[in-house]
Amino acid sequence: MKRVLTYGTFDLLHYGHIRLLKRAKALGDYLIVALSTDAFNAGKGKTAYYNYDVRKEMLEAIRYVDLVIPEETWEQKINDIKQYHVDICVMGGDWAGSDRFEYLRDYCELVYLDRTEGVSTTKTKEDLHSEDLP
Ligand code: C2G
Repeated sequence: MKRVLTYGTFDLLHYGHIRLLKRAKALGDYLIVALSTDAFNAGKGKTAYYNYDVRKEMLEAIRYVDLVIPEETWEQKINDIKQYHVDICVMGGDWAGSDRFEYLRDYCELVYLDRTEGVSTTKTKEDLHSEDLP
C-alpha cells in the first residue's frame, strides 16, 4: 500500500483543491491530509473563513481523502512521515523548491503538482467583495 501525504488549509474548498487531492491520491492507495489548525494559521497571520472542524468535515467527505490529521507546526512533517509510514509527500507547485519541504526528500519521495490556474481562496474572497459582480 502506497501512502501519500499532503498539507494545506483548504479553506473555502474549491476545484483547485479537489484536483490537487484527486491527483495526489492517484499517486498511491491511501491519502492523508494534514490540515492546518486555526492556531497554526494564526501563527502564519492567516484566518480561515471556516474553522478547523468544518474544514476537516468537508475534507473527510471527499472520496480521495482517507485520513485528515492536524497540521499544528512547521516541524511535524518528519514525524508525520514516520508515524504514518508515508511514501510520497505531495504539494502544489507554489511550494516547489521550498525549504519547508525540500528536506523531506531524505525521508520520502517529494512530488509537486501543477496548481490549477484561475482559482484560489483569496480570489474567491476578492471576487465576492467586488462591486461589479454579475
Ligand atoms: N492548490 C492548487 N491549485 C489552486 C489552489 C491550491 O493546486 N488553484 C493546492 C496548493 O498548492 C496546496 C493545496 O492545494 O498544495 C492546498 O492549498 P492551500 O489550502 O492554499 O494550502 P497552503 O495554504 O499552501 O498550506 O505546511 C504547508 C501549508 O499547510 C500549505
